[in-house]
Amino acid sequence: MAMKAFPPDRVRTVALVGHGGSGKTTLAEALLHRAGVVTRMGRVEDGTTVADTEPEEIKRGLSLSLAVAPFEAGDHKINLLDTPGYADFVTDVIAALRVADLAVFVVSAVEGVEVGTEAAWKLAAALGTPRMIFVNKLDRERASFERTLDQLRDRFGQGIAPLELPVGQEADFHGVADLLTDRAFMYDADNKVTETDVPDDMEALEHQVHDTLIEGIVVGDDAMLEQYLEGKIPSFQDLEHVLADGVAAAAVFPVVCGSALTGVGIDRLVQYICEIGSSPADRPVTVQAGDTETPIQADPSAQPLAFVFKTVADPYVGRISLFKVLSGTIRTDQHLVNSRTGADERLHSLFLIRGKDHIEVTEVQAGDIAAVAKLSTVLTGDTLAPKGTPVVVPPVGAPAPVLSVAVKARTQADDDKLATALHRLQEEDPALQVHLNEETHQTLLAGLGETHIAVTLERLHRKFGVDLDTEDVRVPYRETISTTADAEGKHKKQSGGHGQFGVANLRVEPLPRGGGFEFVDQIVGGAIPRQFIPAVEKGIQETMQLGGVYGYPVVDVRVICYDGKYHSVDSSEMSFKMAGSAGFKEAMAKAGPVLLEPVSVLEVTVPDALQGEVMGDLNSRRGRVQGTVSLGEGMQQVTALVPTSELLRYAIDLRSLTGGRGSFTATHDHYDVVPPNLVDRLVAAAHA
Ligand SMILES: Nc1nc2c(ncn2[C@@H]2O[C@H](COP(=O)(O)OP(=O)(O)OP(=O)(O)O)[C@@H](O)[C@H]2O)c(=O)[nH]1
Ligand SMILES: [Mg+2]
Repeated sequence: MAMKAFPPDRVRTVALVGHGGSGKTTLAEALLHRAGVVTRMGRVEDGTTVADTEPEEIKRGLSLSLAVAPFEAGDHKINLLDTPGYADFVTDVIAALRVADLAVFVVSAVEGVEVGTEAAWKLAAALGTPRMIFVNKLDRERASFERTLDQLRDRFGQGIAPLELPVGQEADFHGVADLLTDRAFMYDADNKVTETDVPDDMEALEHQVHDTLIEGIVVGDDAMLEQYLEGKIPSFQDLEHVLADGVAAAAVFPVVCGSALTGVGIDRLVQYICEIGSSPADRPVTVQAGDTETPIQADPSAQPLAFVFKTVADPYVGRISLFKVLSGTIRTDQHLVNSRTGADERLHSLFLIRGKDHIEVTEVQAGDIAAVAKLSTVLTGDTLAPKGTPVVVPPVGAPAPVLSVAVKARTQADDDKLATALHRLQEEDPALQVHLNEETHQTLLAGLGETHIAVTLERLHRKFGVDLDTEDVRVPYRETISTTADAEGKHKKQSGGHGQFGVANLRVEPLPRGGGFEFVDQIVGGAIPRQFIPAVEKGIQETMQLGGVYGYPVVDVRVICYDGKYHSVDSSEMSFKMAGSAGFKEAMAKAGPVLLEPVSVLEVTVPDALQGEVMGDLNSRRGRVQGTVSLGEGMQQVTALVPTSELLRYAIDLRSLTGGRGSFTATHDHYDVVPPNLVDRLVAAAHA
């Protein structure tokens, strides 16, 4: 069923964010059920929800990517953006928050504020996204609204403004008391709502919280504060008005409550989203036009301008671009220009996405979101504007990958399809990186965590029929020498026919770390004919590349070729290349060969309380802590030099060590000598 167009002040694009399992997808389902979009509530466990449609999601019982689900609520249109709570999929949380007019934080009243809640809050705060909180699962055992409210105030401060109190506890939870109107709303088994007085046993608490709330609101408006201090209680409408301003300014964060599973409080959440939630009309978007930053109003009659916030690689339709109309009205078959590439794009067919469904539309007005397929050059983050007026929305970088695996195509057919398939998946998932390590010759797939990589492999199989095997990432060890040694490289084959003969006397000397390779020609008296000396050097270089005593590239060596022998007939470039190679191998073996390992500089950001544990763990990884810095807000940054081989699974270990509250960056810094007692173990592990 087609949906009509809604004016910007009647649209609410709402991102559902919060910790994994807090109930976002179930809440989306409850909202769609109440709106009559679905006749029966689907369940995450059964894989029957509108939002969790990917087989990988259903298999795991959690959301892995952003899902869009629009519905009408009276004279409003609400675009739900159900986001994944699992940290590996934060890219889609960022995408949703970039276009959301309002973020609804779903917080379980059992588990309370969790690391995922805090992480999403930080993102929303950085983007200045208005926020509301839905305290969910109040029907569950051990659910506590008070405890959750305390945690919300403790973590997110002043702006937390409870608008409701639950009526009844746990299985007996069946209503909410509205603190603005001092009325209670009771839900029966069919979710039929009856408005009543606030139950007597709650009256005292309700009045106390009511007063706190009113005071919290009136301070946001000087005129209202003055009247309030004179004893005049503001009207509900006036209170809502000031509240809405506070929400739009991302200064006030209303808290409402309910149960997505039983449906209690869901209708009231819709009401609050419409009445005090911010709309695109409240929040102009800043774009860059040339050197100037310009605020763009969500005006349907202005120039058409669209921002692409998500790309989906659909195996059947191809590339699908999800966009928000920042201004003007976008119509079917309209031509717009990609501001990044300058390419002309025809928006052939426009549609709304709701879970798996595509609902065709002919136009999309400013402030609303929709989708279009098969645009040729458009990627996430691009803007579409009329010819000659290129503007861009300032980019927000994707999170840097923290975990890599080496991948190998299972068959030749897989290999043929691999590059395109990976490219398509990267378009859909900006946090995914693929690169070929020239030194270890491995193709590395890098992502935000183990689940992210596992899901990527499953998507490659499902969407593109590409099967990959994974193997451990090889550490690009190197070798060098620790002392000087001499050797004579001799290549002699003189058994009839054209012989081969060449002798090169070499001295190898260690160079400082990073010294690379130096070849010194100290040949005098034509001991080796001039034209063959480059061949000696070439033979040495190739041998160094092929690997020394441990099989790794040799670096930081000076080779002095100071003598040799040749044969007027049998000597050739090849014979001296071989002589150089043989001489180098022998000299190296005598020059105290050592294994070099890459060392990374690691910056770990952790809560103060976990600093000790993290530093202890780094010590157990042969890490050398360089220093710690307080970042404020209870966070510390620890900097350390750590052998890269000890960091291959650091993303996984740090997440469990810090309960997901730690993050890190690791960059290659230098090479260092591997302690002799570890060489055999590391080499064995590397060749296993
Ligand atoms: N009792 C109860 N269970 C709920 C409620 N809301 C969600 N659940 C259950 O909590 C579990 C997780 O719910 P989801 O909706 O998948 O949570 P989510 O926030 O989408 O999780 P992610 O997609 O992993 O981020 C499911 O088993 C739901 O049935 C609620 O209000 N009450
Ligand atoms: Mg979900």
